[in-house]
Amino acid sequence: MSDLSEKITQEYDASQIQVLEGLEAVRKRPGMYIGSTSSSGLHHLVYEITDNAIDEALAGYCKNIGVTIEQGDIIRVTDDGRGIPVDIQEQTGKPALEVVYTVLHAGGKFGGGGYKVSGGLHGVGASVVNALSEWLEVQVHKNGNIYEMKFARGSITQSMKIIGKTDRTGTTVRFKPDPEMFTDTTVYDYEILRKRMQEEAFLNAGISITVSDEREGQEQSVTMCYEGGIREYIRFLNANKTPVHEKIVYMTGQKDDAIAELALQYTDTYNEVIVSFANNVHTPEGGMHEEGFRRALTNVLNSYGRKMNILKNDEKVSGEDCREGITCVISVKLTEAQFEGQTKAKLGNSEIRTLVNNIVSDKLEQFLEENPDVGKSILEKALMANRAREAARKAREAVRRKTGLESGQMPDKLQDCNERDPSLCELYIVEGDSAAGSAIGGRDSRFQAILAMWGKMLNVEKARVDKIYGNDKLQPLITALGAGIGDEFNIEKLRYHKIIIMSDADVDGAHIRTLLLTFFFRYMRPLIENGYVYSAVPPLYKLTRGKTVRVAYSDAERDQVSSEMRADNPNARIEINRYKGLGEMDKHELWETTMDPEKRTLRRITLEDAIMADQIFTILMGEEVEPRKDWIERNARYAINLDV
Ligand code: 0RA
Repeated sequence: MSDLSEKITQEYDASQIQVLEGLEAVRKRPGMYIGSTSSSGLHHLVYEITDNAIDEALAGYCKNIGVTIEQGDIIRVTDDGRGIPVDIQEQTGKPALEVVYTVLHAGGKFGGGGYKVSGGLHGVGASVVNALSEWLEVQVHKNGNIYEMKFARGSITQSMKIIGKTDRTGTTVRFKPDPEMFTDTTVYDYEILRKRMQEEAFLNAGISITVSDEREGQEQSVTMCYEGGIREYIRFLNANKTPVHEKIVYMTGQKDDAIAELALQYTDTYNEVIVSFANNVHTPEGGMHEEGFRRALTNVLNSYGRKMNILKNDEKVSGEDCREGITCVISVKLTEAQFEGQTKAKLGNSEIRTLVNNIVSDKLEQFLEENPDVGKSILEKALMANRAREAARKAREAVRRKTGLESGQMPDKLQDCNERDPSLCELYIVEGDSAAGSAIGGRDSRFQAILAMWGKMLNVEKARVDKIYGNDKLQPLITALGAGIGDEFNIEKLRYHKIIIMSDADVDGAHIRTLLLTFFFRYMRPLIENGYVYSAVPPLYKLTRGKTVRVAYSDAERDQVSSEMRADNPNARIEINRYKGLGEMDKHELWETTMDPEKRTLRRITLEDAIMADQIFTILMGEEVEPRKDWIERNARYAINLDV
């Protein structure tokens, strides 16, 4: 312990020691409080602080929030709310501000009122951020004064004091994440923060959030404010699609402490995009809010269709038919959210199913009555989907016989492994002939299978489900995976639990990856939901000095490795080559750097990655030429690093 912190502990009485012990628990097991201490935990610190500011905004007292990455990856969060209370609390005899930053779970519980909503992992509090910061300082503008307090690793280094006068109110927090806690990285990613804050801005209409990067050479800033809230979110998600109806359906309602809000619009695409949130926390695994929505949507469309005589006799549309081409945002806010599922990303509160069901049953019917043109378009689309699905089923049966899906015969392009237990088996999907050759030669054939794929695949967007069957590029993949497709997909039959996309770090590689992810997202989504899809991470550089060869996976690592090699032998020449593609590596190199489970890195593909791929895919494959050109120009870098 440093001199400083020893001195400080001495100044405090027994109750204070208790407090420090509380925060000590956070430092002992940080993962329990922020999910992980990797990059995602690092970014989570920011959300803990912004959530409090957003709560203040939702209570109606704050309009502007600023999130800044300062030089040295220090974070600054400002708001123009009422300012965290600074008065002495009766129970503790300490300023409320101090309690907020030193007592676990204190965030939001003080002061009463306005703090009904709190997220899953989110909002557990400023004290957690404080505990995990090398230092943290907070300034409160309130009562005409500027109050300031400082901490180091959760301990007080400066008690609250007045440092000046002010004529505004608000709170500013600055903190430096503790490198002792965040051992992987303490470097912030502007895009991650910007995306998350954009989501918050969509979900909390009217709040203005500015995200800025002040780091040298990376200076940028953006202000996001959406008066239309989730309606504007729908416009954003559908920006490059053609809507079936112009007017966005918006529905909201509440019961007791719970509020639900939905917005939706159909486009002429064939996939469904449902993005749901509980207390502003994304729930990619869905849950009760989505269930309530799906059930009501199917019921409303069927009864409306019958009433308007669009559905004749005993014609019906299925849930899937009703969701073809839909883009929907669901946001619910409730007092005690229960998060379930593998990644705690599924909402478990069953009362929310009823609430959402009731809202959609009432409001959607009303909307369709008032907008009969929209109603007709939506129903006709669902009916088309129904007919296509029926045709697809028939085509599938014919194709199944032809491709041996039933007989269990494996495709020629597959070099299978010996192991039969799917949980031990890996399938590498490899782009290009020569890379596939190296992969086949280098693999451990006991558990690693190789499937070669090349050329551009079909345009999945335009070819509906019925055309995907029988396509000669995707067919081997479907057959190799062995679990079927679409509504018949059965994960129990899956033959590999690791499906690894191995493609070059160039535009063609990104293209193939986008196609595969879009295909999985649309037709084999459980693969992604179960975390079975990965991206291989091949090295970018080869460094050679005489007989010594080393590789590097990033620019930073290249510099690190080259300086290490130079240190070994300052006079020798080091040759640095950029790998142009996987095909350049021989079988040993490929095994050593990219396939050996002991040494390789795999990046797990998340549902967010897949949603992103789906959006990119729509742009790349869509009929509109302008947005495509536009997008490629703006995102050339992203297109190459799709899985970064
Ligand atoms: C409760 C009561 C009051 C302010 C806040 C919470 C508050 C908390 C945070 C956290 C970040 N920014 C914040 N801004 C405000 C005000 C009580 C009063 O003075 O009336």
